[in-house]
Amino acid sequence: MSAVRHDWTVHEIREIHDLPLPELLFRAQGVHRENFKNNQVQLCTLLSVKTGACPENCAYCPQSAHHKTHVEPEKMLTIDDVLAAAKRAKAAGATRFCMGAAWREVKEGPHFDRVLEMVRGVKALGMEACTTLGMITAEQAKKLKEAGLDTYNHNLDTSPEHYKKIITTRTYEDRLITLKNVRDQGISVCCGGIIGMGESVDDRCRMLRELVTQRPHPESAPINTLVAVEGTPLESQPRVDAIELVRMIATARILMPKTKVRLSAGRQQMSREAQLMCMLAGANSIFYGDQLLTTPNCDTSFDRDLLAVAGLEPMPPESVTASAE
Ligand code: SAM
Ligand code: DTB
Ligand code: SF4
Repeated sequence: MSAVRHDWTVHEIREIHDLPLPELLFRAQGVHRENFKNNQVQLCTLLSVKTGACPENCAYCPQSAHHKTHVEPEKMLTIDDVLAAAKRAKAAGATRFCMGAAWREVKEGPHFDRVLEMVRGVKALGMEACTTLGMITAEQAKKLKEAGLDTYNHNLDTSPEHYKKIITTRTYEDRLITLKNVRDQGISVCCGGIIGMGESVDDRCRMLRELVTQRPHPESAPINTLVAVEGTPLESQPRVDAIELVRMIATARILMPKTKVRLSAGRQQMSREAQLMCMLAGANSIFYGDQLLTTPNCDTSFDRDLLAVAGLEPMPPESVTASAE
């Protein structure tokens, strides 16, 4: 069995990342088979419950108030609207429902209380509940846990070194504190990042090193490729080459054997074959639904066809463990 390690060096990670592709994929598939049923893919549906007007200045994000994009700020959705969307997601085959808010941080009060109610409602439907609400305190994490939250998504986004070029309104350290608050309450951590933001390959390896330093490893790790949205500072970034994404996913799979590696944003811009190659490299989770937060995703019929043609099946919720170790 491949050991779960937290002490990978950037040099070791880079060596894996740069292996000849057949060797890299062979190793990644070995790790994948040892730890998962390699014909299963987790289906998670996203919903933006509070869209736009975010005070943070994340350079990639169409929801930042600092950028003028297609996103119009919206009032927070009602509990009924969210639970209706969760029911539709469940009927379409999703097992995890992830609610996102364009907040810098959670503030106590009616909006947070509404999120807690949404979590209870999603759990009552028999789905896994995930939220991504920005920074949270230990006390807020405790309330989310009591409401039944399974997972909290909070990404590192990039390497500590590249981070300063992407966001200046909150620090890397702030992110690590939120992740600790989540972990300490026994909520599973979903934590990954984005490639295609002008970072170097070493930056990608440094981000992976930060992810594997976490104890336990994240329960799931979304690997997003930048969706370059008009009006954001990163609007003109070239699209990430699919083989670079495959390398990133395979490396993540080898480093984090028990983590669900999620082929996340950017899928709509990829061919069916490139997506399958990511799955052959160890990706075993996707965002499933016509919309991500504010940008389109592959539609559900495309995804059902993709799974069917490859002989893959949805991962049942039981096979989702609370911890990656
Ligand atoms: N406001 C909260 C936060 O930042 O933690 C939650 C929502 S935020 C949209 C969640 C994650 O989506 C970000 O950390 C980032 O990794 C990802 N994301 C946002 N915009 C993206 C884009 N244009 N392309 C790829 N990933 C993106
Ligand atoms: C994550 O890593 N990717 C998702 C989820 N976590 C919240 C968000 C992707 C957002 C893509 C741009 C948009 O649709 O707004
Ligand atoms: Fe706000 Fe999150 Fe977008 Fe950053 S990524 S601008 S915190 S919604």
